[in-house]
Amino acid sequence: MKLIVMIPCLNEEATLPLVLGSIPKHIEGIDSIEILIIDDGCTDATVDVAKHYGITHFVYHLQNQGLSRSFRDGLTRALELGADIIVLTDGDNQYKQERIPDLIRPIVEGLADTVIADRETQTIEHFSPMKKLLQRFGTWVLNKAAGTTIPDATSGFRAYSRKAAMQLNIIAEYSFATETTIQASQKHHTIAIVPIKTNEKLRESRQFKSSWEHVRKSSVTIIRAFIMYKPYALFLALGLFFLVLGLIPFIYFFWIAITDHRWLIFGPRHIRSLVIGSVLLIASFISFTLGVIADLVRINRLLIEDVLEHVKRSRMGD
Ligand SMILES: Nc1nc2c(ncn2[C@@H]2O[C@H](COP(=O)(O)OP(=O)(O)O)[C@@H](O)[C@H]2O)c(=O)[nH]1
Ligand SMILES: [Mg+2]
Repeated sequence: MKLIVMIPCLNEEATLPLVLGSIPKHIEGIDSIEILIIDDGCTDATVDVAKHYGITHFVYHLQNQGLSRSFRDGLTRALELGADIIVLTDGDNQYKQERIPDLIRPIVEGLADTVIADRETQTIEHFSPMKKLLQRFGTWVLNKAAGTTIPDATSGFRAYSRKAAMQLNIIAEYSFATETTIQASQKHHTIAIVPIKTNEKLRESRQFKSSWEHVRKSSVTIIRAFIMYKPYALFLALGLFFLVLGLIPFIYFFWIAITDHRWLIFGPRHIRSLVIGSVLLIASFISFTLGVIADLVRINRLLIEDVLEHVKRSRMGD
């Protein structure tokens, strides 16, 4: 079995040696351990440092493309290199690389397709109460959307089996973590959780300038991923909402028509309810129709993903 540890890096010259130095050289049940550096437009000596440590696998981005694209390109490269298991870790030595054997164990034993390290964020001292709250809320929302019970949704210390990596398609520009979690759940991958505390913080997270930015971007990703896989749920709910709302003025109108006898003398009254009701019922009809179309698009997407998996398999081998 071949393990590839991939490290997306944006200017990590200072901390990369610590990361590289703490990746185990031998792991039971693993024949070879190789490291892949994703240079996401580094302007410092990250690549030289990595070469100095004997790293030979690199993915280069001439310009910074962000963590999600770095993850996507790293995953593809790791598969091309013949990885049976792929581990993702940060270049800032946030995670305990020496725990990689524990992280990959569920995959080695054939018990899981994906493993996510639980940082036990509620106990991290340098996380502010606000950050902890947002972390908890974000994880709760994601679990609701994905139908999972993951304790730490944004953990960046993860392991994937070859099969899982083949089946993941990263589309969103932000938050690969939420997107891959929703996909893993949709594709019925088994997700294992291993509690692994983080190292002492060496620098601030550079991914998001503020927690709010993180919440905003993650919410967009969750909604998009959810719509991608369960569009009918959204449109059905919208359609039902408009239907109920539209029926109220309609029923009111007809009730008036039946009970108010002035109608016969002065002509129909409460035309306004009729108009509002009609508009809402049209909105409901459009939502249901969009639901059907979106569902057909979803089915197409599933077929395309199947084809994509076959293409990947024949190009990169089982
Ligand atoms: N912030 C940031 N990190 C990137 C980018 N591309 C790759 N990375 C790497 O992604 C990892 C996670 O970034 P980090 O700032 O530690 O964010 P964290 O996920 O909050 O720990 C690090 O190894 C970065 O070097 C990017 O565009 N922005
Ligand atoms: Mg980090």
